[in-house]
Amino acid sequence: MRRGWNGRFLSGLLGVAALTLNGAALAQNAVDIKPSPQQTEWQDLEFGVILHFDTNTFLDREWGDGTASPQVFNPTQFDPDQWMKAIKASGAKYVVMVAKHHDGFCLWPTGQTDYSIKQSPWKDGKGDVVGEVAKAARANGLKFGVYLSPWDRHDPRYKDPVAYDKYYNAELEELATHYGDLVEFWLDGAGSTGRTYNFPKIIETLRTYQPNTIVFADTALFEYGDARWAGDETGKIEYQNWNVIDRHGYIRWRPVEVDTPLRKLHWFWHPNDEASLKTVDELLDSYENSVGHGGQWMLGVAPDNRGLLPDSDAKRLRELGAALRQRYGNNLLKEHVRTDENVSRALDGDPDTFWSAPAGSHSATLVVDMPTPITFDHALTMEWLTEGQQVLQYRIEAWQGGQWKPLVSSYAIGHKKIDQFAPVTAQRIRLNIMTSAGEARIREFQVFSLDGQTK
Ligand code: FUL
Repeated sequence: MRRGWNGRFLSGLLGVAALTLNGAALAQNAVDIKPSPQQTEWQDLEFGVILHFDTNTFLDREWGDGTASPQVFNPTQFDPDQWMKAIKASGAKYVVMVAKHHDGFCLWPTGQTDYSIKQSPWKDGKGDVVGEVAKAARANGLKFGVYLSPWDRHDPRYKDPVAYDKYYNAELEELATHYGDLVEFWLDGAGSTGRTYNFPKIIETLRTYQPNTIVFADTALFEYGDARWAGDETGKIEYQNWNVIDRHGYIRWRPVEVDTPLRKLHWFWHPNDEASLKTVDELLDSYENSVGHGGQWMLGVAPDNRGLLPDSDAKRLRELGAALRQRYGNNLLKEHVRTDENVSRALDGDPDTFWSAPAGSHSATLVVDMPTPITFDHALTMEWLTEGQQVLQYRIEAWQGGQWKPLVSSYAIGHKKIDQFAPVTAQRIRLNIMTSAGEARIREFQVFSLDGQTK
């Protein structure tokens, strides 16, 4: 259900102010909660890809039931470097490899079960998909992470929670110790409704070897997540996006991740399925409603039964990257009249520098003068989040006919916000921060003319 922009969310956020944690007389205000350095580093990546490739790929399946023979896994042209070249060109900054999906088949030569690539004809059972993918990702400048499904439809130990937790923990230890730094660990709740895992132990193991990994955990696993699920797989954030979320009294910085596949509704590759490939317009719409709403975008990409990305998918990823560069590569405010160094820091295209509102302020304006009038229809703003999410309400305005005309009036900026409006021509433009919890810090304020471009 779509929720409109209104004041209810804002008052809800401020209402968290008197929250009492664990019965202690410690009041915590949502706006005082800050991200960890690992979370801001991860949020800066903005766009990742999740890779699904296992026996399902060879059997035209989405959710394997755990009965597939390892013999079916036999890609004849396995080339993760080919995947990574296309993924890199899309603009993604990291990949998450599904090391074990719900069918229980392990894509690395685990010592914990025989149900793995060791039993497959691929490389005579001597290959390591996870290892080769990790290597190819890093060789192409992409960070690497893993997904390990808690729900396991193959392993007989699944019936015994104690034995299975031990098994899962041992699998995780292998993944956490053999494949270098993991940028993200995907904890999927699918299929696990009603099941209790020993997550305190599992997360302790993970943190022992991977202290900096970002744990993505969906709704039921809120205690363990450094990042949260958007709530569906449509590829859009359809609500005001605040990073600080209260779940049953656990109030934490939990940025949202939006997972959605490149082919509609399909995480694994299926034959004769090209019609489900999303168009560039659909992908841009998803990007603008995920990254452009302060979230992380996790696009599902699936190699085929040869072990290659289909040409159509590789081409679409390249087209996506080109479209993103074309749309957001030319900030019209860059050539502004330089009168104030503080203002210039928000317009320089460098997200490591930022404009600061006056110390202690709760409202402020960032005014930009241009040498000549410009026409624009999109704005991109980014907050410096290290000290927390400060901007509560803002407007983007153009000076016209002797007064400031609001183009956008909205809540929450966060990591990145992309706003669209009817084309306007102006020589003075401002970001009007109507309300901020503490002083606002703006990494980037950019405007674009995208009228007539793809989409
Ligand atoms: C879901 C799974 O059930 C899908 O098969 C897929 O892996 C997706 C990324 O997460 O929960």
